[in-house]
Amino acid sequence: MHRGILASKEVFPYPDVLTLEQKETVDSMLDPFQRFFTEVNNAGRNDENSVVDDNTLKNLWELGGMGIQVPSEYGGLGMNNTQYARLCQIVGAHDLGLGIVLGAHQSIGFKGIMLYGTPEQKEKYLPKVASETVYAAFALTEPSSGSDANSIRSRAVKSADGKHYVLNGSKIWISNGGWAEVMTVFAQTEQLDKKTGQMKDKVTAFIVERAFGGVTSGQPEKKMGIKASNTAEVYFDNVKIPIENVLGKEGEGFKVAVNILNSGRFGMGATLSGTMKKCIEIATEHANNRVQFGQKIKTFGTIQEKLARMNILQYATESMAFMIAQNMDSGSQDYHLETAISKIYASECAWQVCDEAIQILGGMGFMRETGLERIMRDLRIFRIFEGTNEVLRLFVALSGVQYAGNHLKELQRAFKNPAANLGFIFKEASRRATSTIGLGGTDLSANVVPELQESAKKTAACIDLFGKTTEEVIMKYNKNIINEQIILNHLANAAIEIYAMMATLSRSTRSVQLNLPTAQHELNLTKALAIQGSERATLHLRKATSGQLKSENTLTSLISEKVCEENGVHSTDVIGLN
Ligand code: MYA
Repeated sequence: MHRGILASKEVFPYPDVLTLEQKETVDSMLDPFQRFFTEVNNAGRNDENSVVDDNTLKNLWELGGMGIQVPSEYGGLGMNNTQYARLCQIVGAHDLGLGIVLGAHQSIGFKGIMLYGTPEQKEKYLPKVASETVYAAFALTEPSSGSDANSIRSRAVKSADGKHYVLNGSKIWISNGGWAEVMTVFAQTEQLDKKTGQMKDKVTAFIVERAFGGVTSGQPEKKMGIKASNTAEVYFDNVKIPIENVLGKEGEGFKVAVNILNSGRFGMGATLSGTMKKCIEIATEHANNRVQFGQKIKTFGTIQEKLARMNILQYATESMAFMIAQNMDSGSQDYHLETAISKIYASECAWQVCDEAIQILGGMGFMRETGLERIMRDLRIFRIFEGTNEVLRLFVALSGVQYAGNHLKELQRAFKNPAANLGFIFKEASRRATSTIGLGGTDLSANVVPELQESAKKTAACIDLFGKTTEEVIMKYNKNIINEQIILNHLANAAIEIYAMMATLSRSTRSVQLNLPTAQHELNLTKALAIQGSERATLHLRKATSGQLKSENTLTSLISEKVCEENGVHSTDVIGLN
């Protein structure tokens, strides 16, 4: 996409990876999960008490809910990403607080052992965390290291005999941090830099047991939402970690950390698509019954617009999350940009959907009893943790810009010796020439059903504009593009909109081809998203290269510098008091 060329392999057709048996397995768990959340768990009570009671947790463990993806030989349910995502939707619809207990445990807490564990590590730890009520946590963040994950200060020093490391340091805001017995912990370690021959600090990942000694936790944090989950500081004081508890290779812990996060982020999309479903249910129930000015409020255009937008955003979020989960299940290794996009999109759409649901309910939405205020408080953190949306936007834009920039460099090199690179240059030149005169360019027509040709054209036009815009900003800013965060944000926003449009085009095409009863409605959702999403994407791309951007950016810097200098707003009293 960043080169204006669509690699459609993982988008069209919409993946459908589950075997009949796998579908039956997950289907057989839907009802027990649903019953657990409606009959045993009580989200409101968890929120009030800021804790989940032991009996509820015991039930969740017995259900297998804490080891959904752990292979059955280690005592888990042995589900893949797609099956996990389907169960996450139920969690998201009922209790995000409990979802974090569950998610911090398996989405990131012991995921490293699943992804990087040696056979011995898996043998030792997976049965405990899957079914023996041993909680896991992921300990990366520190007081001075949030988004800048590489800058952690916790340090592990290898013993002279090389048999263990000694870990010192502290971590903050660790979900399950107060009670986890097994943790994936990241710390700086001295490693030989092969390039320079010098020793250099590099992050290493460790499996740390509380039972090693020297591990303590702070009091549970008092939070705005997800109160049912435990969030605490964790301190490591001369913790002796056996060398066999290094997770992955020594010095490669940063990659371990980001890959655990990459591989867990799709779960958030799936979870929040369930939350949105719930909000839409609450809002429609009200819209269907509430009468004002002599009419059901569902007949008012303003309410209809809200409900439609909520449904569109939910559909796109769900389509993305399950496209990614299924691609991961069919062996894709290159999904980190997609999962980042999914996390950003899901967390922002869920916020909007919940907010609009509250607005539709009016005063009722503000009352505790409707449950929406808890959902809204719970949702707020999703734009912050597992990578803030700001840092993930930069990650999406910069990765793409780097990729497109490398291609441009290749082209420049090719021009230095045109005779040897004629084929490459010719191909690129003809692609550009045809797209300049409005021919060529991205063509999605073969990928979608006739009903969606117009929507596909809109999306394709955005992809072409995206490629051109990316190239233009690279030519203009070169390496300095890294400092142009506002432009990068526009590029990321366009990428997110385009990916959402593609996911829905693909899914609804499949629904039409399978003649599903919801196909017509899905077509409507997709068409509406294509109109709205392409307008937003185009606006972002125009802004990225707009002549006014420079003066707007200058003003932005001046204003924010002044605000920071003054520690707040800078204006004289509005009615001239002092
Ligand atoms: S846990 C804490 C979450 N914290 C973060 O996510 C930290 C965010 N920061 C980062 O990801 C990185 O530091 C960034 C890069 C991106 C800022 N995939 O020089 P670099 C490679 C693959 O750019 P930096 C929490 O909140 C890069 O290509 N590779 O690095 C839990 C380069 O490679 P090379 C990546 O500027 C809350 C190298 O690394 C990635 O230092 C609880 C260095 O790159 C990537 N993503 O920083 C949640 N990033 O050297 C509960 C970088 O080869 C769970 N690289 O060129 C809830 C689950 C949902 C519910 C479930 C319910 C059921």
